[in-house]
Amino acid sequence: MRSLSSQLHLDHSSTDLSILLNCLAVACKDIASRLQQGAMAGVLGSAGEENVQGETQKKLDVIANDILKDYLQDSGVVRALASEEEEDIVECSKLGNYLVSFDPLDGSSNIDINSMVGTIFSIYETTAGGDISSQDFLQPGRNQVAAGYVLYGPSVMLVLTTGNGVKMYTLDQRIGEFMLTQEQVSIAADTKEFAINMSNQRHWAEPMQRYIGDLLAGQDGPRGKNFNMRWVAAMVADVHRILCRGGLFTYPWDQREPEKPGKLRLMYEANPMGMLIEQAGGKAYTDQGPILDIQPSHIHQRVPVILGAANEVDACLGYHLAP
Ligand code: AFP
Repeated sequence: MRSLSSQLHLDHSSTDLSILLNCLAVACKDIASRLQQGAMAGVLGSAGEENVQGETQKKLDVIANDILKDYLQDSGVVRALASEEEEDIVECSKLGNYLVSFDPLDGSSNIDINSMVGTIFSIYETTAGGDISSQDFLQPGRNQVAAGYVLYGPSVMLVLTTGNGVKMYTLDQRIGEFMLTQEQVSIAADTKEFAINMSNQRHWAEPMQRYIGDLLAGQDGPRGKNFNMRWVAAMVADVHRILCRGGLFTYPWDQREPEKPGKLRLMYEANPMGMLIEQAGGKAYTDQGPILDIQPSHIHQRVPVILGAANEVDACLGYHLAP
């Protein structure tokens, strides 16, 4: 079985990119070990609360953010980082050639029920030498040189693309290494499974109402087949399921906050997942066009997301184009 470092070497990843990806892997192993200690580590609960010893507890997403920041700042290959937990970008090494955006703990509301969460990351190259600003991060997702996530589930998995397909690695806890367990991940074009937060149904736009209504109508409706539904409430776990066994995931625009185009963040949720899904043969769209073609306007920008099985994404988009 091949380790992450050996595979990056075989993939001809540049030395600096390999250093960066190994550094992310080490940071995520550290996060995984904190998560596994759960309540015993005294880290569950809200930031600002005190534990039984009277020490201030930090929320795990704050801890995960600090861990990633520390490792990336020390790596020497990262110019700057952007995180869901940081208002502005954080400068790292002047000599670094990479920009890293991440969601340190996606699905963090799952922590307190001991359910799946993950770290999502997106990597761009930069030539910005002198000053760096958030403007340097505002590149379309197509420019990503690597993207992936670490899923903290029954096993810890790293799912990665460097632009040449998607590979899955599983953490071998005995030796502390991510080992390659699946290559050439591929999403079937058709599916009978979808993921959406149904409780928001009344707030969706009319095309999404019609599309989901037709899926629910099953074999008696216009789609002529029954669909199953799943919702983990952590994008990282829902996307992992789609990479493993297919399906469609959507977090659509809704009318409650019309000025917000969606819930999910472009730079560290939609773009990295979009790259993984496309690299596995699926599609990743908003209701307007491919996610990876969006010119970002802000590092914390939100977008609607429709991704997964190619034919099912097309079917969903068809409702949005229909008069
Ligand atoms: P948190 O990380 O704040 O828990 O949000 C997770 C998330 O951004 C995404 O991972 C899920 O798909 C989505 O929110 C779940 O949202 P609902 O609360 O509507 O289920």
